Amino acid sequence: IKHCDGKDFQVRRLLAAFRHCVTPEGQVLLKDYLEGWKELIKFMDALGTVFGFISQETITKINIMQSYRTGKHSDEYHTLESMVKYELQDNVVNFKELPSNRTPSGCRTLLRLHRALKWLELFLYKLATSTDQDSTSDMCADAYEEALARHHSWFIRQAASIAFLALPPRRTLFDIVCVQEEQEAQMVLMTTVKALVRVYNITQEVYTAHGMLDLP
Ligand code: 1PW
Repeated sequence: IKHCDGKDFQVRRLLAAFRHCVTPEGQVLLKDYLEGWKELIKFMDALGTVFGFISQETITKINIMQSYRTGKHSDEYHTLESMVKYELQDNVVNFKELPSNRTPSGCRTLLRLHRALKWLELFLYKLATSTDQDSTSDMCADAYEEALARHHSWFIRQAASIAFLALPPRRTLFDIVCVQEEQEAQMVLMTTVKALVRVYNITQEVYTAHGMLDLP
């Protein structure tokens, strides 16, 4: 398949990034976490123009994180844990709604990506355990309802539900994910789900411990 090399989306690269981002001590490396997200952007771009606004919005979040990670205080943005510690100490977490001209904190921005990661995890799980009769649009919409819809405004929810309708069928998705055999697809998807669960759970614990699951 022609789009399975070079710069295009590869599920294996996604998997590698989300695996590498967890250190042996169980901390989350922001560089690899964001690499994983950049790979996801390629996936969304391969899904066509209807995913454009979703991918644009996600790129905005990645860019904010990238600028912190490479900025003045880059040392503090090495891991999720160091970021949380630093932003809490420095009092920049913004537990209250911010004036719109201020750059949102890393904690607040990453929380959006963190929530979206749950959506991806559920969607890939559904995809892995589905058959050719199942609709990818339904799977995607169900995952969205379960994981993300309640965090989004009415407008975003409408736009998202329209984008899901345009999702290609299962076989085409497997092509984009670059697996052809049904069994191989299942295995790669489940392995990816496991890696995502691991990162998700660590992040969730850190945010819970600091009462930061609802940052506005
Ligand atoms: C086919 C499956 C692909 C799954 C990839 C997951 C990407 C999820 C990105 C969802 C973005 C939806 C549109 C954005 C809405 C924003 O309002 C929202 N951003 C996110 C990333 O959820 C919240 O950001 P805000 O408005 O509070 O700054």
